[in-house]
Amino acid sequence: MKPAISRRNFLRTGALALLGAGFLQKDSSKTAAAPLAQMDHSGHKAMPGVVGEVDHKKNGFNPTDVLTDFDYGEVSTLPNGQTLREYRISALNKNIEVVPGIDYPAWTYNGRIPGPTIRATQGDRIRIHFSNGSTHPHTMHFHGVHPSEMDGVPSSGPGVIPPGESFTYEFDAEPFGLHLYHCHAFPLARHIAKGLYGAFIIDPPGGRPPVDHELVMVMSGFDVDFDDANDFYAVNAIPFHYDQHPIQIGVNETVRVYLVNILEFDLINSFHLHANFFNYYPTGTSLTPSEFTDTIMQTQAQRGILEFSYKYPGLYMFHAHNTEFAELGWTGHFQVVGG
Ligand SMILES: [Cu+2]
Repeated sequence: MKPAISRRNFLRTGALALLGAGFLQKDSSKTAAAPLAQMDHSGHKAMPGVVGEVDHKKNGFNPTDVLTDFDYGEVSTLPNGQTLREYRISALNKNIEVVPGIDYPAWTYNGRIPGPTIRATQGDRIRIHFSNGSTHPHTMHFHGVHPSEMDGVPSSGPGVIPPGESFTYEFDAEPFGLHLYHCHAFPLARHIAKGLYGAFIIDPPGGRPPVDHELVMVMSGFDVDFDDANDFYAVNAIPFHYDQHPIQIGVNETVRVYLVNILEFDLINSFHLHANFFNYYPTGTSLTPSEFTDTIMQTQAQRGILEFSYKYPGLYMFHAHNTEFAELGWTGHFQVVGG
């Protein structure tokens, strides 16, 4: 049996205020104003959403900026001619306001969720100066090809990095594609769910064909009552953000989405694009799409690249086609202008 106040009841009962008052740090002035279910003026139930907006400044990141924030690192050239990209990444405890009035005690890379989108070209040397500024041991585990001591797991190389200590991960960027990184300390589910993950893009030599917009979307959730079930779902951490702030594109402009699923606790996530179809490149490891569709699914750590353009102006939804996830925050809009 599910407890009386389960995530499924939030929308129906507006139990968020109760939850916030129970055991989460909160801004009491906001909590009372954060019911999820809304009615429009005609009395019909409007789309789910939140009242008000989280404090992006206090959070230290804005999901609108995260879309296009690619970190190419500090670039130099090694004696052998190889391009070196260096990054400084710290694990930090940080409270993140996930919906108005509810602060989640997150663990972050560089104070943001997702962590920086690390971007390189196949064959570059990647050097990550990782320091643990948090109160728990953490690691950085990259998906890709590298020696075992650089794998960022407890059983090889430096193992977990204790609080106050640091380690430099270094490896060549391969293969080209869309990858990810995350903490691999145990209990793993908790370390990932707390917010320690990010996208890792390796461009093919010469790059992909140019497009008008490149966007990063990392799908995840938040288990704010720590019962190992998600209470909120989102792209780039903040539920309903792209409903409140639709992504602006032009008619016939080409869009490339780097889509990563790091959702913990649920087996499958999905992406559905409205009134359109996209070319899909699983893991981004081929320049030939495998599918032309409007919906794909990804299990944890699966990722892929979507390419599309809109023929007609208007407002178009995109969301998880797991309906429950959409109603609990994983939903957004493209605003297509011009034409
Ligand atoms: Cu960790």
